[in-house]
Amino acid sequence: MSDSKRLFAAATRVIPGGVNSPVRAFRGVGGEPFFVARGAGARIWDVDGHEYLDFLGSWGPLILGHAAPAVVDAVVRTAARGTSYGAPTPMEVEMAEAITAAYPSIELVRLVSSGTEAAMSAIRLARGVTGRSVLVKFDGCYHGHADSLLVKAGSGGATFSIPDSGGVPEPLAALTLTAPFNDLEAVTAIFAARGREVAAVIVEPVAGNMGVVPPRAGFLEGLRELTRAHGALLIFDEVITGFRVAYGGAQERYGVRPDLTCLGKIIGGGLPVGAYGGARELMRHVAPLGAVYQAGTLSGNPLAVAAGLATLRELADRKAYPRLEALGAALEQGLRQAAAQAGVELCVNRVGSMLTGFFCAPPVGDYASARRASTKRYARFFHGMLGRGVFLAPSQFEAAFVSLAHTDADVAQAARAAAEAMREAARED
Ligand code: KE4
Repeated sequence: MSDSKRLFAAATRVIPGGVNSPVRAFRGVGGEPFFVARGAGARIWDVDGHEYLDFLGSWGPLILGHAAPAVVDAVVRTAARGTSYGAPTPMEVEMAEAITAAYPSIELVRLVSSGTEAAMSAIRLARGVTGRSVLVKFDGCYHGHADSLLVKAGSGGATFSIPDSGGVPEPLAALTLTAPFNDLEAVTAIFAARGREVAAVIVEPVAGNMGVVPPRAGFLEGLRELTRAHGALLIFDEVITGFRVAYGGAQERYGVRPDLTCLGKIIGGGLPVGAYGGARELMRHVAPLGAVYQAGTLSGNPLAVAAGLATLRELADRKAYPRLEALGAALEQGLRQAAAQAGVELCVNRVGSMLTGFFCAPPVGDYASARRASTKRYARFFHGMLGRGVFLAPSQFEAAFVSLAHTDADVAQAARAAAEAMREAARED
């Protein structure tokens, strides 16, 4: 029995599903997860010594790759002085200054410990500031596991939502309305029907959680106009896209300024950091300044902030982004060629260094079209790649990420593996 198998058996005896986050359990692709021993640069090794070229990057944070020297050094030096105080530290000011400098829409920013906390807090703030209760989100977008966000379209479509998880009270779910991503007409209809009740629209400006789906031209601008016209707030959930698709995130790339922004992943450099922020006029309502309460024992934790700052420093000269674009484009090209040679329908959506190959014909512009993809084919492709030493997201409806640690040779290696794995996926269908 492999060490991973033994560990998974032990894990399932003491951890729900053997994992500390559901998607890690490989339920979307079948089989059992391997257990990681270590990572370095663009690679990780499992406990049985297998090496993998990693295109998951911990679901987005590791834009510098694993064990980046600057990050490890910052964490070790910080830890040697202490790990947490429950009192303010200088680096929290430095992190807030870095974020507000990179995001003109953010004048004040609060650090938290996860993307879920960032989104949950931004929603509470929007409700507190507007005095309204209704939230609008998009099918297939994920903003963490706060109750109001675990909903799906009800039978009445835009009139109410129903829980998408056990434990979410129906009355709470009904306060969240859902619309198809990229469908401005649907959002317009929601505002026509209930505009005065809407506290906020929350959106992944580039969707990553249905697989990568870019915003259609005019979609983000339309949300900006609609929310402004109806006195609702626009929340950009940039937990993935922040510092990923541009140093200033999707709001820099697409030139649309939200009222509130959620950040996470990259700003923690692999340690737990989230953040939410916006104009002073809005953030002045957050405790201790105002009536909207939010708190956290480890918010702004010195180790996590040190890792995040070390990461942002490597990105701040913005020279990274042309390189990330080139690597992303090369991986996209490799996947397209592999699919063409194997005669497999593949729709590749990419924004910079985040991309998804959907096993269906293009276009994929929302969750309904993403679900046309063959999850069976993706699962065979995933395992074909894994068997060739390339680790992708264990779900068709997630993103692959390239990092600054990936080389042109790494991408070429992945393309060669894809050429073979694609043929296997095609053959067994
Ligand atoms: P966390 O609470 O997992 O730090 O962040 C929640 C979150 C919020 N917003 C967006 C756009 C996100 O993508 C996420 C978390 N992403 C998932 C998968 N894409 C993390 C992986 C997992 O759940 O284990």
